[in-house]
Amino acid sequence: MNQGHFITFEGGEGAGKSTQVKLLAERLQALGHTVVVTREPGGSPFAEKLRELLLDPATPPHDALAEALIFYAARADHLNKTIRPALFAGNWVLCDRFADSTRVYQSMASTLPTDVCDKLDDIVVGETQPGLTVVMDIIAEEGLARAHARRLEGVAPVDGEPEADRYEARDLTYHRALREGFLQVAKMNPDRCFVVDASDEAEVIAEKVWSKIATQVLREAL
Ligand code: T5A
Repeated sequence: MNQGHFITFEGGEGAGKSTQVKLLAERLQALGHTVVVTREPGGSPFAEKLRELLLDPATPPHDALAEALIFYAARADHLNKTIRPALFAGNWVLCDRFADSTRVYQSMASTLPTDVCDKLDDIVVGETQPGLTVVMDIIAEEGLARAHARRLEGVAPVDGEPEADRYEARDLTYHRALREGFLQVAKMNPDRCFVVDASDEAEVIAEKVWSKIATQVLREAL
């Protein structure tokens, strides 16, 4: 049985997930908790190699099933090498994206059948489900503008603009479908998901997330 706390952050591009993961980790660490910050795709050496393939704009076209299988291969390794050991050790695990992203990106906004997604989740994730998922909700245009601005941070004009990854580069219709998909996931899992307005300032969002942690996760742990 898990002894730690598994919290995931989900949402569209540039919603501010990484920012919130960092703020929450700092707050928990200040209280003396051991926190493992991780991400998907990635989070273990093998999964990080698969991340390179998945995000590379030069990766040849392939269908949603092939793509989901790679995400789940990465997830299997990530769970075994990073997430489960940390949870068994009683640590907090904060993960920037997890299985809801496959459900939304490869299934709801793409062509992977829902039952395939369910089966992969049963096989790979099993009982290691997050106790809380923070769904960062923002209109697609605003999230993409943030992701674009962040890509330009620290880049000298002579270097040219760094390329968007394979997902960020998709059209607005896809990104709008992603937003709807995450809201639907939250609706289907009201006990696990907590939707926050990601257009607020980062500190305001962090306070809302902290209140949720204090009332739900920490209280349950007492
Ligand atoms: N994917 C992933 C799938 O298709 N299927 C899957 O199963 C999984 C796991 C991963 C890609 O893989 C896809 C989804 C993704 O496209 P990634 O590089 O990890 O790619 O990208 P994202 O997870 O989308 O993360 P981003 O880095 O783009 O965005 P974040 O983490 O949501 O946002 P963050 O915190 O980096 O902030 C972006 C910018 O906005 C600013 C930040 O300073 C930063 O500059 N910002 C704010 N500005 C104003 N107000 C706020 N509240 C702000 N919060 C942050």
